[in-house]
Amino acid sequence: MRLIHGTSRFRPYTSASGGWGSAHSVLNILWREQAFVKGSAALIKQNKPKGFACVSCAWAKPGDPHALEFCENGAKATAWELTSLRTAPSFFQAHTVTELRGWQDYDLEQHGRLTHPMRYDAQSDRYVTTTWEEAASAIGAQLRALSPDEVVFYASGRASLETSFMYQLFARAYGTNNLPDSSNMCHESTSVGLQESIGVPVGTVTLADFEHTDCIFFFGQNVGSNSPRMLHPLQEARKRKVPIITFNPIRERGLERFVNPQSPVEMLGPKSTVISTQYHQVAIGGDTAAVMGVAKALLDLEERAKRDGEPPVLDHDFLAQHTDGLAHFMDTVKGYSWDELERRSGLTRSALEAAATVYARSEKVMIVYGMGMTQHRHGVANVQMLVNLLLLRGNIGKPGAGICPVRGHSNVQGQRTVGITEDPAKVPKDKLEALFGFSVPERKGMATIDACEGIVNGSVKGFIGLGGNFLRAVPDTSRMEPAWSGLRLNVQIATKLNRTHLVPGEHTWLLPCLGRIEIDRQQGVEQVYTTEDSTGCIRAWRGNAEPASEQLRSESAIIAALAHATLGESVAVPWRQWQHDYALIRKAISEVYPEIFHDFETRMWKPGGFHRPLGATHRQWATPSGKARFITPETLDEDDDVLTGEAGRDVLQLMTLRSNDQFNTTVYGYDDRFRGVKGTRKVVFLNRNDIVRLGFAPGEWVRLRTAIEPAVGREVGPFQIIAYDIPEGCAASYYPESNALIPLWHYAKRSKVPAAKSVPIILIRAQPDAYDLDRAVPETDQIV
Ligand SMILES: Nc1nc2c(c(=O)[nH]1)N[C@H]1C(S)=C(S)[C@@H](COP(=O)(O)OP(=O)(O)OC[C@H]3O[C@@H](n4cnc5c(=O)[nH]c(N)nc54)[C@H](O)[C@@H]3O)O[C@H]1N2
Ligand SMILES: Nc1nc2c(c(=O)[nH]1)N[C@H]1C(S)=C(S)[C@@H](COP(=O)(O)OP(=O)(O)OC[C@H]3O[C@@H](n4cnc5c(=O)[nH]c(N)nc54)[C@H](O)[C@@H]3O)O[C@H]1N2
Ligand SMILES: [Mo]
Repeated sequence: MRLIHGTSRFRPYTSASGGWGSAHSVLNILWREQAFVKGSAALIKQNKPKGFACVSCAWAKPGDPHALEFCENGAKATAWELTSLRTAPSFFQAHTVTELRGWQDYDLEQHGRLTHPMRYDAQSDRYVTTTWEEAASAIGAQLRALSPDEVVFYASGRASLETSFMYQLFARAYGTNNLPDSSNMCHESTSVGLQESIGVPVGTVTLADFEHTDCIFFFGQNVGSNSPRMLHPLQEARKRKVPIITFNPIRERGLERFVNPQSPVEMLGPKSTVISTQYHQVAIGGDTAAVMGVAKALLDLEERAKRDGEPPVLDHDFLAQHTDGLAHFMDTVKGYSWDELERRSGLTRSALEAAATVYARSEKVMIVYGMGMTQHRHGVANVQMLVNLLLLRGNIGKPGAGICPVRGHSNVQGQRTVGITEDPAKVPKDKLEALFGFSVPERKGMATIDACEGIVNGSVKGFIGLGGNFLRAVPDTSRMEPAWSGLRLNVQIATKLNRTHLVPGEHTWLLPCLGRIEIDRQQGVEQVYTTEDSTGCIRAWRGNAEPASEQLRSESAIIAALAHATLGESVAVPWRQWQHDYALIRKAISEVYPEIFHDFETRMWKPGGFHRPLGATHRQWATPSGKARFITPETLDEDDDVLTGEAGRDVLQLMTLRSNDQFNTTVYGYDDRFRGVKGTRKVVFLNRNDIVRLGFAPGEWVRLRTAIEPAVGREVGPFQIIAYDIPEGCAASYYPESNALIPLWHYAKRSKVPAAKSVPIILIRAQPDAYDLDRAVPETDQIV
């Protein structure tokens, strides 16, 4: 079967999210990964007590789960991990690394799980087998030969609390705080923004709040693809007539309508649930202006109430007792004209007033948000603006209300909790030093962008990756790749082959690990592990599938071996004992963080786990003033780099997004069902008026070029134009194919999250991509 050519690859999707499309998609991937038996058995245990935590997103798992507590994309992640396919030593004998560098991300991972520890051999340009002992002792020697601040310890966000705690101890005992993690590209704007505003770095909403809320605002998060299990509480809320007000440049299907694929009644019936009751197609980067507009309308309502002798709209008691910065915020809100707010947000005054009216009527409001807010130059201000709106009516610190950042990787929030951070001020230094007998290095380490800069300028010489696909996930990939080959040491702990493994440094090691769904036996005893989800809920899990290969080691065992080989007995960390009994690691965690992890070993088994204490949820604000703070954005400019006026006429703001068929850099397939795209990822979504105005037609091929810092010449493509319902001046394409467009320095102020949702680009006419057109449709499509 060949690909459908031209624009017929795009057909708007008219069904709801979930439903039969979702059920089909799950069957497809189980089939393709030859994981029907193992995968189906595993799915029953997914997100269940005594089962395993889904390896996909970080959304909360209920204490009393549904019979099947997984979603379409969680099932794909399970099938992906439990695949019967193997990337064994024979695969590496058959392909040189240079050849593999020419492959697509999809093809690389499609060969299945890595099975043996491998070492790159420059002479044959191949990965060759090694032993765990050889790998550990060589890596230990190479680390000792480098100076600690030349080495980066990256974590991708999946590894358990136990592994993560060990990993940061390893880095610090070795002598560096260079501990970047994927949240540096993700919710760091949240960690910075919420900490300043309300004194906690994480969200305040729990699953129970969904049962009490009477209004939900949704900003820049694609629930249908990226956290589908959240559609269940949303659907429940909608059944209670809770309004859901969405701000998103495009009409994401999951935010419009949903059919629960696990409900026979819904699957067989004609009805789907309407999710968003108001849908505002805000311009990319226009959210702060939009929320400013909602706040302005709210102040108008307040004036009117005062005039008419009605009860006030603002929560004055809360404002007086719990907040500061209100006066300056109110002055700023009043200072903006409606004209300006409309122009900046791309929304009309009446739309913003409609949102404000519902907000004013609701007693318990929560705001949910994702990458559409954090991955901007003003990502931190975006997050803080959402808090400002909540504070106006006391919507933090009461049931049913609060701020709900939707985290990405399944344990990314937890990794931070147990010390994965470049900032030594955020770890309990005294405790670590007293317990483990080494000095925590004082120098602030590198976060992701700093690490990239260090790789480019040669000051970073060693890199250890605990999962992830760093070289594909970071910005400026075509500048990063050549620099990366200058690394002296490159160690990747991974489950599948990806591009980061294919740009070797001087010494390159590929260490295959168990996935979280697999049984982790240490000296014959099955180990359990813990994670923290997006709602600050911590609980225990265990794998239940046989490992993909006898050679695999657990992540904890690999870290223990590397640490021991590097540090010997020089620090008082019993690496070997910990490796054999994870309860000992948990004991250490509870000693270092007793307020969060006291009685860890028992509480972790509570149905639904336990919540970490968060001051803001009971209105204790750990800010310098002891109050929740209105932090007024300095500007409504979405992006200081954008050219305005005549020079900027041809410039579009590009957001780089996930399809429904990927998990970050892992591409499950070439369809984006909800957006109606079939068989390709090489597309750019544009407004029809822009297509015409710029002299193109739908279906034509273009290259995308970054419109800032033109001297560097950042380009990707050719991509095919899709005419799409997206605001004028905006464009969208897929991550990671577009990462080369994002300059390394184009990141959010203060959080340094790459501004992946606002990249100024221009379009250049191009020839069709012959390879893309000729590529056979992946098998998955053949049984649809
Ligand atoms: N299946 C699956 N699940 C995942 C992932 C995955 O790749 N696949 N990734 C995981 C990870 S690490 C993360 S961080 C999350 C990511 O989940 P999301 O936060 O949903 O991330 P994106 O897919 O990048 O989509 C961002 C959304 O923001 C919107 N948006 C873009 N710019 C703006 C803007 O300026 N304003 C507003 N209001 N909206 C905007 C886009 O239209 C899109 O709907 O999902 C996690 N879960
Ligand atoms: N342009 C653009 N860039 C972005 C984003 C964007 O929206 N746009 N989003 C950013 C975000 S939010 C994030 S979180 C990052 C993601 O960045 P990363 O976390 O670095 O990337 P992933 O694609 O999640 O990593 C996938 C790889 O992890 C390995 N892996 C999978 N499971 C396991 C496991 O259990 N253990 C180990 N050791 N390895 C495993 C596999 O080898 C797989 O190839 O990308 C960021 N980059
Ligand atoms: Mo993420």
